[in-house]
Amino acid sequence: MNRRDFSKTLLMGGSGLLLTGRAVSAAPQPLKLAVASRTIDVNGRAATVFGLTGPNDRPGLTLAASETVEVDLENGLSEETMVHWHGLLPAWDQDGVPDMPMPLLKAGETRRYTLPSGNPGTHWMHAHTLQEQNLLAAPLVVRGPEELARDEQEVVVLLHDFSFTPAEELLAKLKSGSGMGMMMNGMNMQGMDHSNMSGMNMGGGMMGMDVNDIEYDAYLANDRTLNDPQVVQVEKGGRVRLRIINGATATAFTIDTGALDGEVIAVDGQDVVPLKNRQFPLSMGQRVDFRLQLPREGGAFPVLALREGGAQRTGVILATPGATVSKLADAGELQGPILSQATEAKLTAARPLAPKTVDRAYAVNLVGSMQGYEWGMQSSADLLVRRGERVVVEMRNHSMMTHPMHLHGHHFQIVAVNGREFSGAVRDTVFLPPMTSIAFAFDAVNPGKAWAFHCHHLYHMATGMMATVGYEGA
Ligand SMILES: [Cu+2]
Repeated sequence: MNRRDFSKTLLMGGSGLLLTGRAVSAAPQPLKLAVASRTIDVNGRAATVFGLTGPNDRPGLTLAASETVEVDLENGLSEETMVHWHGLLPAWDQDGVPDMPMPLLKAGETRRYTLPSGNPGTHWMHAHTLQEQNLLAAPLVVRGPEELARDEQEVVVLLHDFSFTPAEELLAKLKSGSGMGMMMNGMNMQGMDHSNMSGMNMGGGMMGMDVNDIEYDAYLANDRTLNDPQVVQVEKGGRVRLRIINGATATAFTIDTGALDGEVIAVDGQDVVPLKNRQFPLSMGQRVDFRLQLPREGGAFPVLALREGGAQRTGVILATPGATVSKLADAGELQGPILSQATEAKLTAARPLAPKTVDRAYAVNLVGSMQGYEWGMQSSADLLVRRGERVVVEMRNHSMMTHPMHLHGHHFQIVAVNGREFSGAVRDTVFLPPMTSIAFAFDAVNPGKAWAFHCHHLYHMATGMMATVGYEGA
């Protein structure tokens, strides 16, 4: 039995694992995707959360690459909702951001979406509203023939930050200044280079950064805490392709593969030149794919997500048959690392943008503070592009929080970190620690009147950190 058959066996066993054994081929019938309420157990307490159920009653969707699929999104809730396809590049009116341009789906409404699956990659889907906080999110995995032919087991992990407090209340607390912000004073930020920020009037400089403006009740990996983690059965000496999605709304993690040798093979669903690494920074909205090698003697191997600047952690356990799985505390002894750009600067796209002259360049300043909890994006001109142009956007973070910035409808390539130009990863979401800059390039090939361009921290977005990129004449 090869490893793929092994995966299928697990699936048929009804293990409830987020393992996938085969791709859904181009179906003449639209795929059904249902938004519904469900109940999960969070540390012994029942929580009513949202869920997105695709074909075969599994969360989310698995698509074959390079196909156009039709999806019937069914709103089974008693309230309005909508889903954004994070990482796919549909037409603008299919993008799933409320009123950009389509209205929310009413309670009970079904709407058909036409989605090009594109290249193979790890993506996800989520509400572009405060419903995201209550787990309205699911994996969206696109697989090509190469992945299917490979003798390796696929494991998908969706991370969340969870609160029993409704998102509206969390937001109100932040706005009223009673957020539980944690100030990190005198941080020695690895990988930060202030010399390149000289052109920016940065005022007070690095007095201290704000990390984690919300203290959550739990941190989840595939809906479970580390007190009752998912244990994924794997083979001795086998290989695993681990697809990790940070679906948290306001929490960044460092992924730690522990004792397992691994390499990072993709970020945000885009292949990179493999990078040997056991730790990887993952901000909100971002994805990372690891290829892991299990030792021949087998064992139990936790793959952890360490909360940035906090001792809390979550994760899954990869275990070979018969291995003893020891209990892990849901908080470690050390705080999770503060995310730096050191890893970003080492990433190289497997398929970079073709060489081309830049037609248009914009600078966007990220501004705001915990005081008053107002965040924003400032540019000297509206972000307008023309079809066919190569566009470069330089973002400069003038605030004391880290912002994971996401552009809809396009994949972009990182072309500079703190002024150092290089041919970096292709992505759709990139984070900027305080007082840093990032430049990305993209080709304007997907016309739309107003593509969302925003911070993927839900509460920063909700309080103003959102702009649009528009096509002239669209
Ligand atoms: Cu932000």
